[in-house]
This record gives sequence, structure tokens and C-alpha cells, in this order.
Amino acid sequence: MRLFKALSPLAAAITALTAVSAAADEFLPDLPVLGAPVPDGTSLQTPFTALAREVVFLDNLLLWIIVPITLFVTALLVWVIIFYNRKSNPEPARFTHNTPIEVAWTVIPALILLFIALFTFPALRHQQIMPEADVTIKVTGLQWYWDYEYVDHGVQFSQFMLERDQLADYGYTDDLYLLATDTAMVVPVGHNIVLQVTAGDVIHSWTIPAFGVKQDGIPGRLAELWFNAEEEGIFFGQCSELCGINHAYMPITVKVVSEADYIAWLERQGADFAGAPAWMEQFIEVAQAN
Ligand SMILES: [Cu+2]
Repeated sequence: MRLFKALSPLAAAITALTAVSAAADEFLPDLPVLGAPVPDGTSLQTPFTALAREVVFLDNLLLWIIVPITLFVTALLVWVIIFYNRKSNPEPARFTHNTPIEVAWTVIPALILLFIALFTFPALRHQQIMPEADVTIKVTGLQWYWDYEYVDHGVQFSQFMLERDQLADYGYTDDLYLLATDTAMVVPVGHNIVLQVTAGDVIHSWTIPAFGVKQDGIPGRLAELWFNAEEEGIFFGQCSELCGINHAYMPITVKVVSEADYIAWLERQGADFAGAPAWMEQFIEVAQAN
């Protein structure tokens, strides 16, 4: 075990070196950054999947519900503080029960919760029931980087955060420091991507806020998430489960590209296309001809 621990930084360094070959892929088209935090931002990122739109809708709906409730409770408190303190109400009433009020404060919150559930349960169902996968990728969180495996094509690489002085070499602007990584998970636009999320050491969490997805990677377990990105672009996320000293330094980069660019990229990674699904066939021929 101790030997393993001593060797693991070495293994990480080797992975880092080998990953560079899959890294700065200058053949991918120039893509706009669509999914990233903005300075002084307070709301959710612009959604780029149906799932994320549902999440934004739920967020707004809950806001419309909790604001009046908070105002109502605050008003009640203020009313009690002003009119029922010792000075203004020296002789307090001694009764302890009021059935109509007790029924009301049980039934009304229950109805509010039921109303919220009418919208949350369909959204949860949508997120948790996996559709037929067009692309399946296994993601492993590790201290402190990500491993990706395109399980149908034998393509595998790691993803490390870029240092500030490396950003330009990889085509990123300076403000993307702490978000941009050496490799990107590349996926085709408009297809169902199913991710199998796990971890190799401690619990990590894979997320892309603009896709409305987040899934803990737990050692020894394979959890799933899915998304279908609607626009080509670059999307960032960050490990979202406190996983150790460099937790803040294992961001996630996803590049959503056209089907042709995706297959050409796979081809450059040395993909095995045996048994590829029908939608890929015409693009594979083009990629292999080039
Ligand atoms: Cu982590």
C-alpha cells in the first residue's frame, strides 16, 4: 500500500505526459465559450440542454413561492414583536389551542409542497432515467484530475487543469484560469451522451452547470447522468465534492462539436470504430478518407 502511495504521483505524472498527445487538438474548430461563470453573476448559467432549462424553470418557480412565504413570516414576527411585547400586552392570553389555525398551517404547507412536487418529480424523472445512448463515456474522478474513457472506441485520456502560463498555448484566454484543462471531453451536438461516473480514490463530483447535470463519482460505484447539448461550444465545470487539498484545481472542459468534427477527433485519438452505431457510419468514411 505504501509503495502504491509512493508511486501514485509518478503514475499521475506519466498519465499527464501521455495525455499531452491527446491534448492541444488544433484540428478542432474554434468554438465560443458558452458555459462559464461570469464576474458578479448571481443567477444560474444560461441553459444549453432541456434538463438545464427545467432546472432554471424550477429555480424561478421556487423563488416565486419562497419570497411571499418569507415576507409573510417576517411580517408575522414583526407584528408579534410590536403588539405582543411585555409593554404593549402586559396581560397575555392563556389559551393553547386553536383548531382552525392548526388545520390551516398543516394543510396549506402540504398543498404548497404538493404543488412543488408536481414540477420537481417530472424533472427528476427526466434526469434520472437514461435515454438510449448515442455516446457512452466513463468518467473517473481522481485526486486531482479526471480520466475519460470512450468505452465503445478504446479512447482514453486524462484531464488536468492548465496553469496560467499554459492557457494561451491551448487557445484559452486568461480569464479561463481555474476552468480550462489540457484535454477536453469532446461530444457531438444534438446527441444523447450518457456518462458513467465513478472515482478512483475519494468521492468527486462531475458537473457542467450549463447542461444542468451533476453526479457524484463514488469509488466502487458506477452512477449515470445524461445530457443532449443543443449548441456547439466550450462548456466548463468544476469538481463539486470536496475531495482534498487540490479540490479547487480539477476543473472540467467539454467541447460540443458537429458530428463530423466529433468523428474526425475520435479518428485522431486512434478510435476503434468496430460496431459503431449507424448514425456514425457516413462520418467515419469521411474521416478515414482524410
Ligand atoms: Cu474532486
